[in-house]
Order: sequence, then structure tokens, then C-alpha cells
Amino acid sequence: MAKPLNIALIGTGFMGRTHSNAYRKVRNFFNVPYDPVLKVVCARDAAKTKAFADTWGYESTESDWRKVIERKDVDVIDICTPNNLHAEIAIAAAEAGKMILCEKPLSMDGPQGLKMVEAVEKAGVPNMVWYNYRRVPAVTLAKKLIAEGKLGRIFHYRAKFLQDWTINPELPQGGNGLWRLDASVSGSGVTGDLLAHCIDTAIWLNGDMDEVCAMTETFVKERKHTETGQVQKVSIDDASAFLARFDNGSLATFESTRYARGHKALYTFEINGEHASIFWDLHDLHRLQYFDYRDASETRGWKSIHITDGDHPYMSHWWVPGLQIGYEHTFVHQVADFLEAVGKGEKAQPDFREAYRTQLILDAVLKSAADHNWQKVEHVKP
Ligand code: SOE
Repeated sequence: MAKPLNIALIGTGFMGRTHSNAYRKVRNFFNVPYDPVLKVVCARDAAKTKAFADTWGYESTESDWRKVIERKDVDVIDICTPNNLHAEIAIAAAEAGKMILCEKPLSMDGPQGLKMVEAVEKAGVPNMVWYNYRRVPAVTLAKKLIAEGKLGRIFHYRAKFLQDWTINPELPQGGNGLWRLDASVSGSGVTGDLLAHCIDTAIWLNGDMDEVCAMTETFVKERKHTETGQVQKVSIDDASAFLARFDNGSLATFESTRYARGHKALYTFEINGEHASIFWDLHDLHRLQYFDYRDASETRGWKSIHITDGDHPYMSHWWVPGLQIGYEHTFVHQVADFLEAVGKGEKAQPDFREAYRTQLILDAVLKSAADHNWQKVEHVKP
């Protein structure tokens, strides 16, 4: 029998929806030891929060996250707020002994991330950060192939995450919905929002990074504020690209932008190893492209592996072979993995400490871009 686990969701934006959907679906498809109960949702706007609660089936609403943390009937605090609130909420939740799930990126910067790591480790509470792309079955398969040594020594890692939604100079910045354009709330622009995903996947697949050399640009220098209408300097990076050297000696390039006309969420990575290469594309997320030099030369070539078989990661839980799943399922997988890990008393991944590694790389990228030089990346104990 699955035990009830009471969830408090803080934040009702896009991510709040993806997580709520995952809590509702997980037990229909995964035999997990806990049953997520949608106990309370919290956000400042009472009417919107009530509408959100009705849509997703939350039992109650709150407008002050501190009250949520005080509640005895809450086991898990799920933080889906803008980035500048992650640390304060997570540290208070850890002190209250709650389990914590936090949206990415973990924090505004490395030092703040470290305080969050220390708080959850001191409290000994289960914790995890929602880097959902690890849970795309094709990406999980890539991890398996690399761990099995199929690629051999890795020479190159190449990732990009391209969007085009901020090209219009009339788009305002800040406030509800557009906080991603205000560095005092988001920490940074595409570096923390998009490259954070690419870095999380990369260090999971290819190990730690040793050094980086970056450049960033802000193409639109001034925008009106959403609420005040005042024209203000744009504080975020609109585009960010960097070179990296991994601890295993492989060389890498990373690029992200919100100015790539025609691309809404083009996240791709390619890894070239001694024996084989793999390529993955979020727009075709159920396929893994694989080339193995050890195949007979007559039939050697890129294979497009359709990740829909019961043998593929996570897929036996869904439909029959040949039928696909999508973006929202990555969150269901992440909840399932979290509940399994809690049941076994194991760490869920990525936990705060692992996500802190990404944070240190983000700091090094921003520092490198500001100083126009190579930056060594501080390493974190696993
Ligand atoms: C930004 O547009 C965004 O929603 C990110 O914040 C998410 O993390 C990414 O998965 C999709 O794009």
C-alpha cells in the first residue's frame, strides 16, 4: 500500500503546472511507495491560486509560503517560484524538517546554493532539483550507453539550447511572467535559464568540467518594466556561449540564446567518442541518433533509435511498443524516481549538492564572460 505524502506547491506558473500534472499521473503508471496528495498550493494572487487549486485538485490554498512551511499536514515543499525566492524558502523548509523539491536553477549563484546544500544536509531531509531533461528516456539511454563504455574515450561534447521569444524590443521586462528578464530576480538570463539544463545533462553524462571560457551579449539594452512602464537597463544576458574542457580531457562547446529566430526550444547535444557518437534533439525527443564505428562497414551509418520499446528506460510503464511519450512525462519520471528514492532511503538525483555543481559552472561562465578570460571551475565533493 502506498503511503500518502502531502505536497505543498509554492508558485502557480508554468512549472507549477508541469509538477501538478506529474503528481496526479505518477501512481497511474508507476508502482511507487508513496501517494502524492495535493494538499496546498500557495501564491500571492488569491483568485488565481484558487483557480489553480480547482483545476489541479489541491485541497487548500495559502498566500504566504511561511504559513505553508508551518503546516503540520505538509511533508514536501515544492518550490516553483522565481529564482530569487528559492534559497529563503528552501532553508526555512529544511529547518522545519520538510522534504524539498526545487525548480532549476538551484539558486541565484554558487554561494547561495552552498547555503541551501548545507541546510538540507544539516536537516537530513530528502531533496532534489527539477532538471527534468535527464528523464527523457532517450537521454537516460545515452547515460546507460556511456556508462557501459559503448562510446569509449569521449573527445567532444557539443550542446545548444536556442529560443526566440525575446527578440521584440517592445517586450517588457520584470514582474509576473517576465521575471526571467530581470537579473535581480532570475540571477542571470539564458545562462541560468537554458545553459543550466545543458550543463546539468553534460556533467551527468560526461563528468565534471575543469575550465570554461565564455562570452555573453545583451542585444536589447533597454526595456520598459511590465508594471511601472518605466524604461530601464536590461540586466540579463540574452545570449551566452562557452568553450569548456572536462576533467576527462574532452573538449566542449555550449551555446544558448533567446534570439535564434525560428527556434522555440531547440535543445540538442552531440557526444563524439572513440568508438561511437550520439546525438539528441528535444524537438525529436523520443529518438537517439547513434553511430558505431564497430559496425560492419557495409552497413555502418547513423541509426535513429526510436525509444518506444519496453526495454528502453521508463517506457515499459507507458503504452505499447511503437507509441511515443512527450515533455510532460519527464516530470512524471522525476516524481517517480524521487518517491522510489525516498522509499529506499536513497538520495534522489540531482540533489542540491549535485545541482550546486551546475551553479558553480554557471558562476564560472558569467565570470569568464565579464573578465574575458578562462576560469577554473571549483569542484564539489559528491
Ligand atoms: C524558458 O522559456 C524555459 O521555460 C525554461 O525556464 C525551462 O527550464 C526550459 O525547460 C524551457 O524553457
